[in-house]
Amino acid sequence: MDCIFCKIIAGEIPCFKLHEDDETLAFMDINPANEGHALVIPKEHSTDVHAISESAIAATVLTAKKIASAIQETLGPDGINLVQCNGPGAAQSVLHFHMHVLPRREGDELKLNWGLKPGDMDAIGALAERVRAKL
Ligand code: DGP
Repeated sequence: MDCIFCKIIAGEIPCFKLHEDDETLAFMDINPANEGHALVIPKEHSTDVHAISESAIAATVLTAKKIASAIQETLGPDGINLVQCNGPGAAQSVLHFHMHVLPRREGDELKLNWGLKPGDMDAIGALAERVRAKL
C-alpha cells in the first residue's frame, strides 16, 4: 500500500519518534504549523474517522493525551489543540487517520487548513528529544 504513514510505521521512512506501543505511533510533524507540532497515528491503516475502528481511535486518543501532556511540560504553550482532519475540505493531505497535537500561543492567528511549510529538521529533532524525556 502506498501510504507514507504506513511506511513510517514499518521503518521504511525515518521520523522523529516520540512514543510507540502496540497500537500507536507518535512522532514530530515535519511541516509544523507551530513549534512542537506532533502527530499520533494508529498502526492499523484506515483513511479517516469514518473508516477507523473503535479500538484504534480509542488507542490513538489515549496516546494523544500522553503526548499533549509531555509537550505542555516541555514547551509550556498557552494551549494545545487536538485536531483531526477528514477529506479535502478539511485539508486532509495524508490518507491515514492521524491526530495533530498542536501547541498554541496566544495571538498566533493559526487557522484551520493552515497549509504545509517545511520545518527545520535540526530544531524538530532536538525538540523531539526534549519531549521524549517528559514521557
Ligand atoms: P493533514 O493535512 O491533516 O493530512 O496532515 C498531514 C500532516 O502530516 C501534515 O501536517 C504534514 C505531515 N507529514 C506529511 N508527510 C510527513 C512525513 O513524511 N513525515 C512527518 N513526520 N510528517 C509528515
